[in-house]
Amino acid sequence: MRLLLINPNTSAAMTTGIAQAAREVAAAGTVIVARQPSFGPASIEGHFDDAFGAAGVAEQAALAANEGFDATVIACFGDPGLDAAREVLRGPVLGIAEAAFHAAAMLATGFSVVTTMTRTCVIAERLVLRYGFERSCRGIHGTDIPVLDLEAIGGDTVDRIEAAARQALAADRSEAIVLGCAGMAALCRELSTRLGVPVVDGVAAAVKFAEGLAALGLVTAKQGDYAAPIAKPWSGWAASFGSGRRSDGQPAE
Ligand code: 2AL
Repeated sequence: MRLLLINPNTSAAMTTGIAQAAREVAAAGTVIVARQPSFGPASIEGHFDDAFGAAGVAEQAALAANEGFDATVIACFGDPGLDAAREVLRGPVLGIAEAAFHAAAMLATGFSVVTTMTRTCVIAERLVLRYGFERSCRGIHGTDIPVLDLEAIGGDTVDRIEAAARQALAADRSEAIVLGCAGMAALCRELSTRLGVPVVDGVAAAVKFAEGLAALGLVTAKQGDYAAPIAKPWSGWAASFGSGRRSDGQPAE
């Protein structure tokens, strides 16, 4: 199968790193195509960044709509643009936060999220409520490690995430950790070994769930909310996205 992996930020190094993490867990027959928006912030660490990240995901999803991808993964923990991508793509579209919450809830009665900047915690909190995981998510913890610092993993980065995870497990009485950033994917195995509890990286979880859904022949529902966008005039630099693209390549009504 062909899997589109969209990194919603514009850090090429991070796109490469996320693609590598995805390829490490992908099945032998899965081809990972990793892309990033043509505009927007180098990392997503707040609501303003998130808004542009969502537009960037919508851009990449629309551009890829006729390329026949079997599934798509949005690799940023705020799941920016997830619903928009589902409107223009045919195969399943998974966000890494959504996938990680589902995985963790199947492994433990309670999990904690350890993320990057404390100010991004509210974005994850809202996703927990949106996806209905408030019964199993027992806490969301910032480390104040900037996303782009995760690109050059070294120094005390892993130690700091490990310490935050240990505190979270104790304070929240939780039994599993969800890593709250795509840039933490490469640390998952090391943290699992150190912590001795399930550590869920959303990139890996989303890739495996996407493969499973695609193998079942399941696609995104097109009867209602996720129908193709309604065609109408658009203006400015985004004018070309107003054609109401349908995921099967036909012009929208
Ligand atoms: C993220 C992420 O996964 N990618 C990014 O740019 N920001 N998440 C986060 N909590 O900071």
